[in-house]
Amino acid sequence: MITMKDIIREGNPTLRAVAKEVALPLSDEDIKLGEEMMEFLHNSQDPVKAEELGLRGGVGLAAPQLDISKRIIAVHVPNGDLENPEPTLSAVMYNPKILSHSVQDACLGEGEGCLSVDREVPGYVVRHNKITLSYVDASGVKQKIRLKNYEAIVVQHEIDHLNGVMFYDHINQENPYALKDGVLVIE
Ligand code: FHF
Ligand code: ZN
Repeated sequence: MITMKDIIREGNPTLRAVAKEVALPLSDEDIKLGEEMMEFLHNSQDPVKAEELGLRGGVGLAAPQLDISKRIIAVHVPNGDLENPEPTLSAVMYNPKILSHSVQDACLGEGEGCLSVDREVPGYVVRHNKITLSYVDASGVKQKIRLKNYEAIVVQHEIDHLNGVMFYDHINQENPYALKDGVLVIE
């Protein structure tokens, strides 16, 4: 089971490396890793399990955060309604690739954090508002989807980890809350 002790923190060079594509067909090892990454996200969002295991709540996880430099991400985005467990997006993605993106940018009004960053970094993390994404799913099937708003932001945070990019690399150094005209702020 993945816990916080498996997650590497900033300063570890793996977080700044470009991860390697996963070989197809998917190996049993890569399938198992994806399943464990998704289990971590589930546990981290379960108040009882998160408390027991000392997990920070997470909506995404990238293999490099486990010191595994492979292009594998897991995302599990809850819909906000505590009564309804149906997530808006839940997938393990192998070799995810942004095929195209909107001209419009967006950022989270609350800024971003990271399981690999043990400090608050204030500021807007400006990203694409919409992305068209291809990836290989856990069954080995190639998928192509469009995402917008929060789901698109989460996936971009995860793909950044595959490219050695940290969320604060996108924050304006002079004024962390400066925004160009037209950037959508997601509350
Ligand atoms: C998180 N947590 O998941 C953050 C961190 C925008 O690479 O967002 O570092 F648990 C992955 C509902 C809403 C339930 C929010 C992408 C952030 C990715 C993980 N928590 C949440 C929730 C959360 C990072 N990460 C603050 C840990
Ligand atoms: Zn992160």
